[in-house]
Amino acid sequence: MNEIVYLDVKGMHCPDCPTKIEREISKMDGVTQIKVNLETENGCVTLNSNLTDISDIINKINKMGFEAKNVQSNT
Ligand code: 9UX
Repeated sequence: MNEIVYLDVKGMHCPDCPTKIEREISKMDGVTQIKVNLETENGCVTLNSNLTDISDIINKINKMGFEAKNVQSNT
């Protein structure tokens, strides 16, 4: 089933950073859509929770050198 998760994303320093995140995360199984905003440091992910988990997505963003958090649960 589809789930929408809001993220805080810190550590982006130029307009290509959101693009890089969106490109990498879009490739992941179960990710329907991702949008990241440089100015507000927010992200929004639509995912199929049968295929992926938000923690996998957050881990991937963090491995890219950013600092992502789930707004709701603070993880
Ligand atoms: Mo800009 Mo972001 O050179 O990872 S793309 S800082």
